[in-house]
Amino acid sequence: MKLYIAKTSPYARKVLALVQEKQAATLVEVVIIDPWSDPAELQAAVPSGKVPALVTDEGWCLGESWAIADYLDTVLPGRRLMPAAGPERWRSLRLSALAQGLLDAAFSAVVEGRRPAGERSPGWVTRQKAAIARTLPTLEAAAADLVAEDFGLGGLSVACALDYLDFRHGDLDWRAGHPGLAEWFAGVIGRPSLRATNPR
Ligand SMILES: N[C@@H](CCC(=O)N[C@@H](CS)C(=O)NCC(=O)O)C(=O)O
Repeated sequence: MKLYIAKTSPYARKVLALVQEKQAATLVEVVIIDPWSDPAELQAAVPSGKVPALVTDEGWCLGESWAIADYLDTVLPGRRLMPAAGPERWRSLRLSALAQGLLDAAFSAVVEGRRPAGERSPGWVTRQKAAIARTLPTLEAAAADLVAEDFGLGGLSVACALDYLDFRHGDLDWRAGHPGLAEWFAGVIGRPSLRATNPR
């Protein structure tokens, strides 16, 4: 299997960290690619041209971090990070979706800030920061779920999103007012899977 990633992509990090958690790194060939340079190889694999992208051993392609994570969690050996069914699955899915929303807002604000000066929209950045500000208390309220999930795909996704805030939005001080979330994050950020995928 071939997995296209960019080293600083928080979406790719989720998938890479999942592979690490499953201790299955030898089964996945990681290809580092710059999606912003429009590489034909990546665009042939997924029409979005985004990382992460997966090409399976059978030769079919899959984009979107959440779909790739679900697929790899199922086909790779190692512990399952996403329960197959039942309330535990919905708990993981909800945490994962909250993390994806947080990441989308944080990433979108960063991309907006990198546009040429005349093309930037401060209103768009404000809108994304408002979404971040709404998501953090929701995650704080879900801190008990994060603990109970025991670092499944939900927790892994939340950790990658929070670390992306530290990486690209250090000024936001997301820990302020979210002590439960901060405590949970401090307990998981040292995991080997997250250390091995640190984008810094
Ligand atoms: N929804 C996608 C987002 C992936 C994404 O936006 N990746 C960025 C890198 S962090 C990318 O490849 N951007 C290139 C582009 O937008 O053309 C996922 O969850 O995988």
